[in-house]
Amino acid sequence: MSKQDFTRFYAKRTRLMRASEIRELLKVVESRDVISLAGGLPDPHSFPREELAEIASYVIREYGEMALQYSATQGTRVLREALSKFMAKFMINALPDNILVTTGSQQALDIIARTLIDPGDIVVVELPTYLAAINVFKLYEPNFIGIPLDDEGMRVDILEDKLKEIYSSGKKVKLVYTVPTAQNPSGVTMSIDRRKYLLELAEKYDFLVVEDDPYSHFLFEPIPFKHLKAMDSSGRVIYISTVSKILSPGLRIGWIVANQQLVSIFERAKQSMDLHTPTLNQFIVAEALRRDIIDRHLPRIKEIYRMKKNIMLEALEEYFPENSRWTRPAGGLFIFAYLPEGIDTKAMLPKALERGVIYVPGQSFFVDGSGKNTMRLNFSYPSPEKIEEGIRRLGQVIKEELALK
Ligand code: PMP
Ligand code: G9A
Repeated sequence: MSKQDFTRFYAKRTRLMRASEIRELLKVVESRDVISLAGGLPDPHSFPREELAEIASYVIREYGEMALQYSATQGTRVLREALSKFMAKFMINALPDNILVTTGSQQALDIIARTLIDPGDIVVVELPTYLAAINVFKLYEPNFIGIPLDDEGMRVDILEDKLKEIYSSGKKVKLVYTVPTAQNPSGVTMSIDRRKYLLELAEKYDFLVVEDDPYSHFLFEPIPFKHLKAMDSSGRVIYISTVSKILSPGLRIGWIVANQQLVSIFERAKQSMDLHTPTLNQFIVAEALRRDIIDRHLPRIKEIYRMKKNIMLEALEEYFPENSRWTRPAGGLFIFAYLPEGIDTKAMLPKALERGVIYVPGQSFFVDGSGKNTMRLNFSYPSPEKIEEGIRRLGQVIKEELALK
């Protein structure tokens, strides 16, 4: 039989489906021996394996009738109650009824986009922002507005100017998506003043704020911050988080906290996506929370990531060319580097791969197509030796690239 081209069967909407560079690079890592400074994989030694093995068999034996069964779309009550208690520790008051359990926080992003974004709606994001959020929002055809970041997070003053412009032309912003704490990809944390300012603007201009928060639970440098959700008096903040970085991403457990009306429309969207998040994994996470395993593990995770971040910063000082700069994150898994103008990190990636090292080219994190000379570097996954060696090799590739200019 001759080879067929099946693209003729594709629905039109598939034209909007972009491959995630992070996911594509993960395939490279699986298939060959390279040092990956690309995907944000947790340190594999950080998983509490023994405890999770014990909990998995305990919940199957003790609660098997429920844990192996279908369950409610909103999430099991036992997990929603455990999450409510967990969040109370960092001043987020969420009743179990205001929580929707999701299959990773990636699904939370999809649910939010599916239920809230119509084609042409204005969605504000940071420049740069998390690329998989851009990809999922894109499917619902918004008009993006990108707001630059500096060391204190989103430039809310620039946002205000944009809002004035948009409103004077009779349009509105639907939502602002932000990763305010130890941002992916930049590692930057929004100051408390800017957070207040953002929420004031949300009131004044009537938009929703999505606070995506995978990283605040394990900040490894002391910095002042307060969750936007904890400062939210009108229910405009939709908070999303995940156990991916504090327990295990393989469990695929995330959650949304929102106003009850929003939770019910989110639940309706989720029903047709996967009926519910795997019940067994929900029981495992609820039991891990009940036994305080996450809280007991956080100091260890923080220590590992602080150490690895410092090793990467030292290696960058040593091996990267002088006229480049990079962020100094207080949390998260990434350092974001700005190389000299003229370097195209996407075009340079095959050369890096030849030397056995990969990173994520920065441009995909910018909705305005800028950031060609930037790259995201992950320090959580590689061993300390590989971080040093990876940055050394990358430094060489960049210097050779500069010599060609
Ligand atoms: N949002 C941000 C900002 C992320 O960095 C990630 C990856 N950790 C996610 C969402 C998705 O994470 P997960 O689906 O594993 O919960
Ligand atoms: O690399 C990241 O930002 C998180 C991981 C995402 C993925 O595995 O797709």
